[in-house]
Amino acid sequence: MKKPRFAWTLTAVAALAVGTVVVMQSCAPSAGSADMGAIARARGLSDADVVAALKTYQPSGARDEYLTFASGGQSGQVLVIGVPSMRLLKMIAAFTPEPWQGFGYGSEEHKTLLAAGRMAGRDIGWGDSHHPALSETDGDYDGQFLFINDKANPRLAVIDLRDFETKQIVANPNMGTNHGGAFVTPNTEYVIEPSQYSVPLWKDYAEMDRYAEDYRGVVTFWKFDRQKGRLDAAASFSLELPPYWHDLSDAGKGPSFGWAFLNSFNTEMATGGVEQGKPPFEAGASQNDMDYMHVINWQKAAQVATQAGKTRMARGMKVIPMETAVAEGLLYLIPEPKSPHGSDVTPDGRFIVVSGKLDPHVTVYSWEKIKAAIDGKQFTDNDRYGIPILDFASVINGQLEVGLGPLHTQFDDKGNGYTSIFLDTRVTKWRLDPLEVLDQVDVQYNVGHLVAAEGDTKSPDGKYLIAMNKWALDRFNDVGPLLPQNFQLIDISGDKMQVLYDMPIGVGEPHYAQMIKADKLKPFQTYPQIGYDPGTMGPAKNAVLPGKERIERRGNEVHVYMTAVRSHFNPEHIRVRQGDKVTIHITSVEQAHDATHGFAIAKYNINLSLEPGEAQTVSFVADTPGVFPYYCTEFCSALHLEMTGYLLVEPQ
Ligand code: CUK
Ligand code: CUA
Repeated sequence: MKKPRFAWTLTAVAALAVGTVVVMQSCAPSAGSADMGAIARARGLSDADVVAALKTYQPSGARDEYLTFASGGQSGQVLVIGVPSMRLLKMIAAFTPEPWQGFGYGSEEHKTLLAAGRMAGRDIGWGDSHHPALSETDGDYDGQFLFINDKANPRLAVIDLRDFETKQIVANPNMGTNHGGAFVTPNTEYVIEPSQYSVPLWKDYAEMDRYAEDYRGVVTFWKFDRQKGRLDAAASFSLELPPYWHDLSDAGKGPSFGWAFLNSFNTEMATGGVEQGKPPFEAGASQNDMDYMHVINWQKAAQVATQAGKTRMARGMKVIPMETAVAEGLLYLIPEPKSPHGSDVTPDGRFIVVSGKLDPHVTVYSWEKIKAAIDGKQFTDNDRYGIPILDFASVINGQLEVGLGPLHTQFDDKGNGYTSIFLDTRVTKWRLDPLEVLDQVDVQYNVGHLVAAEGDTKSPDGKYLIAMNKWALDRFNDVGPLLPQNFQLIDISGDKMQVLYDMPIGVGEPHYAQMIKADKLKPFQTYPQIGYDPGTMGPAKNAVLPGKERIERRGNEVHVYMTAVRSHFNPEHIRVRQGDKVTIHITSVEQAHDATHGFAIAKYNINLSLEPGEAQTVSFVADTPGVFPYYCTEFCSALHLEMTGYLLVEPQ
């Protein structure tokens, strides 16, 4: 390796090892000092700090090599972060109305989109997003779509990566909550959504003492129609599962293609009741030494789901009952160590790595051995629902002690795994075959998920790993009792892992993320034509071209055909009568990169973002009389403040 050019800083810093703080205060270089050594000394930066800065800093105008799509946690959104700079590029509105993007503030497209995500007859104004999944082709990220789950209100969202906008929300009527999705099969045939806390499946209500009889887990395989860019509920199917609590899933690839692996906990089927002196869930659900990994043949299940008499409908969704799943050989159980959490298939598809929150090991299952046991019908037992159980010892490749509270594993390009160790608050790097711990690095603090560059594909890149830490404690300036999460970028290109950068996430508790090579993404710079509808990703039905602006009255309906361009709306006056239904079709006739306009109407809770070429429709009842300015909310030009108009609502 070439000697770093700035190795001299080590000497400089060593000489100043005592009294760095004093140095900081007494010898601050003059503003504009170009002496790197003096700056590093004055700021108290170690040699390693300077190296980390050089590895992450992006000069103005330089682009990042990777983009990370991180869940936004309770914000219900998705964060887009550049790597290695760890700059936040965008927050994509997914489940939660978001004003900058004008998501859910009057646009008809968003009304329809969000209405599909209604649950229990309610508009849901948030989501608890956990697991984003990039679409894959042949086991590699293809850069076309992103899926994300909402744990709280069992839903999935589909984001089109041509414009980084949410196109669809689907609600799952058969789950209380979901958790272990979204994960995709290697060609995005299906998006996997497993339930977490089981609820009654075949009836709407059952007492807790009927838990084992009436409560059920469910895993839904949502068929993805890539052409339409939509999940197709009619072509999707679910499997009825025992009322264990299901956790993370992953899809097999390579030799394990066609199968999915789904963790569970609370196989004790504890029902809690601490207030009645019963064991609390945390104790009741942790009694057994083993829970069950569910091994599911989704490829065969997809065929079974099309056969007459093999499915039952539950709340409009096609479900394969457990007896059918067992009879058809679709579902098997394998013991897995106490309260497992992560389930991760290795890039070559040969192993499945599971970590138990209450077990200091990673357990590495061998697909070859699992398949042989299934084919040879070598079962030790059935669970109480008749599902065959495989023998733990004969299907594992081994176990490796990695630390206290292992959660999730990612992979690099050299046959290594990286496991987050929650309780020890570090990352353990280990070799898959033969099993051996290679390195450990402390992270701050209590790491949940990890994400590695292209880490879920069949060909990970190595290079970078992000530790998504739950606690920040002393890492940042205090901002009151609610602290941000801490994303730490780790260099994994060498033998020793090095933490390079801390990024605070102040919008929610992200869980998982996926990191894609930036050059795989081919986003639009502007919409491809004037009058483009992001809802259908095609020409808008109600596009308004320059010169065709007008206002039409049909009874008590007023239709406004409007254009937006720097620096005016046309028309600038909209005169209606109180009680009229007003529909504004508005098209941005801009074609210049980044020439965004907004369209907001005061006091009517209406706000749109109009990207170049975009057409949108907004509809409302003008029930409040008065005079309401509308204006452009983006500082688009020198005459941006003049980009305005008046809505006159004449009193009845
Ligand atoms: S979960 Cu949060 S740290 Cu939802 Cu994937 Cu493990
Ligand atoms: Cu358009 Cu400001």
